[in-house]
Amino acid sequence: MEMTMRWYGKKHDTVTLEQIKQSCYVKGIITTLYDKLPGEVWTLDEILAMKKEVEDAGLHLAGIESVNVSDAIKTGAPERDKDIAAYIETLENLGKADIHMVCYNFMPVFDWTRTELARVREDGTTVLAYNQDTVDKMDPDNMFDSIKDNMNGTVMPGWEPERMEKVKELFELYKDIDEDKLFDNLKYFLEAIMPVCDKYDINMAIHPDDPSWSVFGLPRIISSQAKLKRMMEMVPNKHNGVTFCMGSYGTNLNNDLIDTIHMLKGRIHFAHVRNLRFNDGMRDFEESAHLSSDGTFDMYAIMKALHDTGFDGPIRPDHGRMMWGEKAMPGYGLYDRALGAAYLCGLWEAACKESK
Ligand SMILES: [Mn+2]
Repeated sequence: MEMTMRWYGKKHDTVTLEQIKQSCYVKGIITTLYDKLPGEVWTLDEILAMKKEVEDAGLHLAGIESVNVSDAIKTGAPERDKDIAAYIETLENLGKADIHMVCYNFMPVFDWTRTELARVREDGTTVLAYNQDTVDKMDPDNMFDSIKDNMNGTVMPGWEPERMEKVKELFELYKDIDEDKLFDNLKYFLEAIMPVCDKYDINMAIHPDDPSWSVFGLPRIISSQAKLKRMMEMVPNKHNGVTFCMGSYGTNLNNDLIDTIHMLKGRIHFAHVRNLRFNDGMRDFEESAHLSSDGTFDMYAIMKALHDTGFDGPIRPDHGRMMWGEKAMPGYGLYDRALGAAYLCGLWEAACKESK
């Protein structure tokens, strides 16, 4: 296991690599070329410059989150082959730069959905939250406005204004895409990229849908154990793997997290570990502190299951609370994620010692 933190680059992040390095617990960085559009090739020079910046700060570039998949690939449009060729070239360049883990998602239109980016808790910290009644009353355009107005001057990944300007067109693109078609398009994409992944030992790690049910009638295919199994079996290659994001996959309380970790043994290449607090069954939840007793999940059981199934990829604390007066991208401040990293390292150490 390598403890990592997500970093958006000097231009976009309020947190510096020096601060992350000083945390001591975090050794690796998960980052991306944030300004790249889906379908664009990442050149080797750009990748090496990104890597050098991380290494110059005394940290290790542990993987990419994300290399985004274009809507043409997700919808199976005629131009998908051109976009897949660009994706393969990007993977080839990442492989040449000795980078071996790529997170991506196959979610239509919205990467993730929350109704509040700064819900105030009783302790004065703020958290991201989701309320189903609010979503049910909202149309997708308003969803974007509510996110945009709460980004603290940052741009949230998946909610880039230039993309969201086209939200109506995007819905149009997906109108004939059901779950089976989305699975077919994912299979087509994975089969095309597996040879380059095999050649450079690149672990592809698909991110679960967030929340793990259909929103605004859009299909969702990485949202349950049965669907994860279908994904694994349709392209049976170790490089076709998963980002185990418990804060996304765990939004559906019917998902058995421990059992899913065991089912995915050998195919979890990246883990996002965070806790959730549910207020009204699954209709309202918020992103609590990482601590088990602050939320719903037994965080030790999760870390132990990852440990016991031989997980050896990067882990990152996920969205943290905003606290101590910090102003940052919602979920991506330094303080609570650093607390999360320290806590998860402690749980991991305990799991290692317990198994001896
Ligand atoms: Mn995640």
